[in-house]
Amino acid sequence: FSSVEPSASPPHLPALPLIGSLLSLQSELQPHVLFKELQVKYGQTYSLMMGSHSVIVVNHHVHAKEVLLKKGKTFAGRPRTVTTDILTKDGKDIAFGDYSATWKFHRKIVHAALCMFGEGCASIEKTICAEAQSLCSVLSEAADVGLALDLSPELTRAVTNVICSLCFNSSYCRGDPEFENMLQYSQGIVDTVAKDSLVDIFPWLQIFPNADLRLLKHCVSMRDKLLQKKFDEHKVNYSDHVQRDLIDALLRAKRSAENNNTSEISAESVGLSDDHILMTVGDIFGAGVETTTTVLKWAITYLIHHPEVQRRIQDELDRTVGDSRSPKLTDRGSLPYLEATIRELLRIRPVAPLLIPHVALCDTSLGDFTVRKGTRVIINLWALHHDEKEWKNPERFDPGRFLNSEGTGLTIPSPSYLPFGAGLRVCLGEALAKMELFLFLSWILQRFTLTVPPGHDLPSLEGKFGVVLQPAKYKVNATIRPDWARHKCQAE
Ligand code: HEM
Ligand code: PLO
Repeated sequence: FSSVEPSASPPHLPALPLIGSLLSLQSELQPHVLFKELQVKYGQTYSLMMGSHSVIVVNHHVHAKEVLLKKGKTFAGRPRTVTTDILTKDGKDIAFGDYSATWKFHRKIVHAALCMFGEGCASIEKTICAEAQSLCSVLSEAADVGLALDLSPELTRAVTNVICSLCFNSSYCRGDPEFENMLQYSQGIVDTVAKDSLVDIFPWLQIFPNADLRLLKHCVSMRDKLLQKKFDEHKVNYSDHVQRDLIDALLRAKRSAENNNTSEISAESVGLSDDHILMTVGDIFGAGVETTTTVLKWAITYLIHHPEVQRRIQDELDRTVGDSRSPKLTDRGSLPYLEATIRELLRIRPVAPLLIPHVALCDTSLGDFTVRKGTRVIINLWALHHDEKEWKNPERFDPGRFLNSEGTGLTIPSPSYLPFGAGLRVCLGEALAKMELFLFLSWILQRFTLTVPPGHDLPSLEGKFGVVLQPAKYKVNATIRPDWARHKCQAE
């Protein structure tokens, strides 16, 4: 019998000490893996306490979609936590800000701005290609002298310059101290932020290390200085007639709300204070840098482990693009294997393995379970993407899963796949990220073959859990492909 009225609470994990010690002692099990394992004992959806907060963990796509899509609005809240409050001046941003008119309005402006400067506009393709060119010339220099490189700084600079162009209409040269400074503070933030809401089951104060909090505060103040500087520069030469980037779009919205303060969208009511604008830009800049860079690093990691995948992408590139020109966005349709590889990367190593926690905004239900207002919901995307019932041999890296049986077109073989989330809180940068991943990877693989340097071990496939799941550092050899070397010689 299935009950008509939801009545029961989800199975509850036993009292704190046991789980607290599970999480903190069994450090070889990272939270997303542990949450997946706990299903065996407690079922796909279970609840636990994190400090004084009641949390539901969802490990199956049916309940995940009920939270994100069917009851999207009911579950569109975000928790307030000590660390995200520090990062976002008490939730004045989009990603960690609670459901509100301000959040809605900021999402709308960002969405429109990304469409205007990004997805709907040829210039973003030009920007990405210029960065790909610069990245490839650094790889080329290293390849010429047989130097093994940690690609991370160059990948990050390429990705940063794309989002810099969209947010600030600016870019960084190699070795720019402002860029180096950004790399440093951003890693500090990734290492410390949101840990209290995702990892710790004890009240954060008891075990959250103070050193982490100090580091976070230091890094956030470095970031705030950078954002404030960009903002002040924009205010000085702002004009109603030109919109150069996201900051201009937000300034314009603020101006029009101020001129309209009799109407219902006054600057006050929609939250267009300077702090709100800074925090929204901080989100887009931060997400723009850390997410795409992380996926590119995973891509290189997996390509080194799977030379056969690399070769197949290169064959596809040779057949469709050739070596007389560089790949363009319009080639996307004719490079299904590369697209399938990107999909597989986002499955096997999701950027945000637990998304960002959601919160029930009123009393509601999830399947047959009752859910009280204020309950936090963690969607374990890792469990969805590694569900053995949905994915054959889920830890195997196999882009072919995303191809149809003829190998000519793309499919999504399981409903248990949500790399960008879904519903009201769906990722705002999905289209941009996909353009970047496609162009950067196609440019690199058209020109180079990536291998592990002689004498080095293959890089680890285990990620470091945090607000994004990051791969470890490692060096690679980029070798110029024979056809490309000939092409380069002819050009010279
Ligand atoms: C939220 C994935 C790139 C901006 C999210 C969420 C996921 C995600 C899983 C959380 C959804 C939820 O909590 O339900 C990704 C992946 C990316 C990527 C896999 C790269 C491959 C980007 C980029 C940007 C961006 C490039 C900025 C341009 C955001 C924002 C949110 C978000 C602002 C918060 C949305 C909200 O809470 O309303 N993303 N993201 N993301 N993403 Fe992305
Ligand atoms: C990354 C470090 C930056 O310095 C600040 C920042 C802002 C927005 C965050 C991002 C960090 C990590 C990835 C997040 C993004 C908002 C949406 C995105 C959490 C912390 C994802 C994947 O959900």
